[in-house]
Amino acid sequence: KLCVKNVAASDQKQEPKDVATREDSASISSIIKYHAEFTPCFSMESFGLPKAFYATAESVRDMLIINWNTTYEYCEKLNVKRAYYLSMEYLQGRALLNAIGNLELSGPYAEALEKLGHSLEDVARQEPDAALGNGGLGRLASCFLDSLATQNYPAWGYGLRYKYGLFKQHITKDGQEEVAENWLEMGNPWEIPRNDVTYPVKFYGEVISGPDGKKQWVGGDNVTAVAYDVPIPGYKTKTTINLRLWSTKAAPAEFDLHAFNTGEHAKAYAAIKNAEKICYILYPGDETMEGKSLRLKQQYTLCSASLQDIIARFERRSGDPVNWEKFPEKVAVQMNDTHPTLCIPELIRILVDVKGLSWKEAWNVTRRTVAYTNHTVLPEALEKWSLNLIQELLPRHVEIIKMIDEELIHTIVAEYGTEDLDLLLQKVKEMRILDNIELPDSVLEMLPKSEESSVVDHIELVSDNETKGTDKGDQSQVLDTEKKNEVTFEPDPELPKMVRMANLCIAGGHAVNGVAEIHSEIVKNEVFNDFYKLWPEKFQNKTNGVTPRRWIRFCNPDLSRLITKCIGTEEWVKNTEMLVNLQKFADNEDFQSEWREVKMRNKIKVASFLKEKTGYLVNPNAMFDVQVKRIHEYKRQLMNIMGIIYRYKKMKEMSPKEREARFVPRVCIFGGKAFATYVQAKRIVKFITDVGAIVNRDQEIGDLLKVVFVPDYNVSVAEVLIPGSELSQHISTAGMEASGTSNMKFAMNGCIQIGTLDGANVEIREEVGEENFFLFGARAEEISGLRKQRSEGKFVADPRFEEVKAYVRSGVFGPYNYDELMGSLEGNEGYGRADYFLVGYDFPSYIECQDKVDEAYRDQKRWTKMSILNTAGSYKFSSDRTIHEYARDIWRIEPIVLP
Ligand code: B1H
Repeated sequence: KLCVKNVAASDQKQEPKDVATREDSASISSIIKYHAEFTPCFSMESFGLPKAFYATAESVRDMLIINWNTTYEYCEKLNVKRAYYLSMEYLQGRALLNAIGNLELSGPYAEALEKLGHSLEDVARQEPDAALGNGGLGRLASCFLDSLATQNYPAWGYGLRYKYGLFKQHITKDGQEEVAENWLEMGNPWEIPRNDVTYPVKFYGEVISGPDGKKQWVGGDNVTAVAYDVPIPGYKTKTTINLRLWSTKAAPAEFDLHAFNTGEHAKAYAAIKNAEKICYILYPGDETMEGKSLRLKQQYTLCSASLQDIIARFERRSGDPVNWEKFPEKVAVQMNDTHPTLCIPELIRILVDVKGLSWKEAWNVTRRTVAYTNHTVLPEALEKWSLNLIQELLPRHVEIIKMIDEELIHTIVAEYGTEDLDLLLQKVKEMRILDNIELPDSVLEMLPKSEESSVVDHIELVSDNETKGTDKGDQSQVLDTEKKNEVTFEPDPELPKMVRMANLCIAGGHAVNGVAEIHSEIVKNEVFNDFYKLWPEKFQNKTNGVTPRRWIRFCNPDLSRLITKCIGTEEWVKNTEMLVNLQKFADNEDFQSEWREVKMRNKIKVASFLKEKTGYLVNPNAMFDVQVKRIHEYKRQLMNIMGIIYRYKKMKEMSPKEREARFVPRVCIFGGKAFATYVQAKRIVKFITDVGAIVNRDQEIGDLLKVVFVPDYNVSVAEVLIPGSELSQHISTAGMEASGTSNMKFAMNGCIQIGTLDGANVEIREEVGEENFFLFGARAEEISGLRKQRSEGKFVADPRFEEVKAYVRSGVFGPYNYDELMGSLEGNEGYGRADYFLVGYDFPSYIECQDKVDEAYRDQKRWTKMSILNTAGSYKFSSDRTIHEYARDIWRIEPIVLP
């Protein structure tokens, strides 16, 4: 069970001695004062909180830059292999306390600021969250950066510098309202603009054959990608790695001076605006063609600029002539989901068209360099791009993708042979990268030509042309892909030609990994089973993790102190397996009461936070029951609120005495954003807030039940809520949540989970012990059978479920029409109204399990023990362990030891 062990031997030695002269509070306060005077963001007169924040951050940045340069120079000198993590999302949150904590300067900084009239906490709260991501996938990328730096791995992150982060969520009487998040408004003290690091990124144009027969991509528009570097410090180590974010601007020649001088100002600016808008926002709405095209431009910008940068660095360290065979020995590229898939054709394009390698050489180098992490198996979230769109924007890449597709089909033919043509063609159809496109000639030539076995009418065409992200869009029409019979291999002109990005990633990379054991099994045995049979050696599991620095040490200082006191050292922050030592104290009464005191202090903070953000007053003696995550039907916030309504209705039916004896007082807290165009998710937000409005002012119920929706859930809100939670809900339909990562953060902070056997819940339950986890609901392997049962009209809903729906429909929670929501939970046919997520099926076991939660909570000794054992059992879920596994099994990189 003790699966983690990787801390560089040099850790102890790596104190940040370079900054010794700056370490005392007096020098720190003079550096802060220097920045307050010379970093010209604010007026001279006062030293208010905003100014204090920027001046403090600038002073920290100075220190980070020293370590960041040292790390870079050292890696260059040793010319070590580096891993590059490419991600469209990073959810960094705030950086100040994390950076100061990692540098071990929290004490001196607090003192210095105190002298200048502010508390460090107040100053830190000034920082806007860097929210360049949606949810789990982006936060994972940020946790990985922290672990890479902390464990001294030579690695970089690459992403995009969106001008606007994920929208701010306001809660109004109509539900969620989205407001632009202008996080850069006051400047970003952490970034280092690198006007010296720019690359051209081309779109449109055409491919011509040069005189030597070589392909050339010519014409088109160029934009310029500019690097912005963000130093990422490790904890108690000098190693400071780099997150390089690209911004876009017009290529130098693009400003139309003539148009400007003749008064056509808009025309003169057009190219500038077009270039800049690529990095305006995270996830532009992609319902329209314009939106889709912009999203594709974003993805290509990330891939092209990053690869040009990586290649330039590789070439700088190679002799002349460059030995490209060695590229995979110096470079590992990890694609965070399929969003950076274009890395594959882009690397091949540069190697073949620019560096002069043969196709075969380039293909080999590429395959040995890149690897792909899959984060979802929901069919509607597996990215597919229109071939026509890619053709228009990136014509050379389409040629390359077609060659990879052809290569893949040849591999499939070699695997299955041509004897059973039906089988072969079915496999080709399902596995190839291009969908709804004729077979290449080289393949047709290999197939038998007799009448009976003609390619035509052998094939079923799977109409799977919908693309939707997990956190996005109204997917009511999309889920199960229908198979039509008897369609030919001739492309169907009615259907678009598509590129399946995951298939391209699997064919073009050397490793494919899922993000939790159960998810990786589904990847291997269901969703990509044909690929698994073809290349079993590529498939791996890398269970997600979260950084214990941000998610225990800094967000929960009181608990950290208690853990350190109990274990006798603070080493657990780097070696989380030491947390198992807490097990010995789980029954110790003194320790238990200290543990409860810490939780109570954190709950009081949550209560005052809720008061500030929502106006609701809650009693910290009640159980704090929390579900915070993106709003999605598969995550089943709807089941949670239906369970609450059931509880409320029962309370109303009882005498005060009865209800107090039957129910433990609870504060039910929700938080999360719905994708702006995901209508059903937005209805869920509105519904929860409506229920809260009625329940919270019901004097008969009082403190027995409160329902609070926290607006604008983000990393900083999580840092307040998680330490003060007692029960956390991870209740997705089994098989649908790839991993989940907040479940890990809650466990670390001593919260007990109620959950299904889904994603990382399965492993968390294994580690903390099944008696310390509230399990309910259908298992992943039962789901398809249950859906079938429903569609055959055989499902009979539990009367308690029917009762709740009827109660909602009776109008108790206001005049809003909940028919669409309730309707999605009933009927036996057709997605959208057939409870695809099986809320009705799991409801009885869910509410019965909630009774067990109440019972356990009444016995505070038992509950505290469970809580301690959750923290103790969470050691496996440190992202240090995850990163160590990636480094060892996929990237093959070693930690550096800075002198
Ligand atoms: C996850 C996404 C995602 N999986 C497409 N997939 C998106 C896909 O807008 N898009 O286009 C956005 C997000 N996000 C999450 O990844 C999983 O749902 C979680 O279960 C998992 O913990 C997390 C990190 O692996």
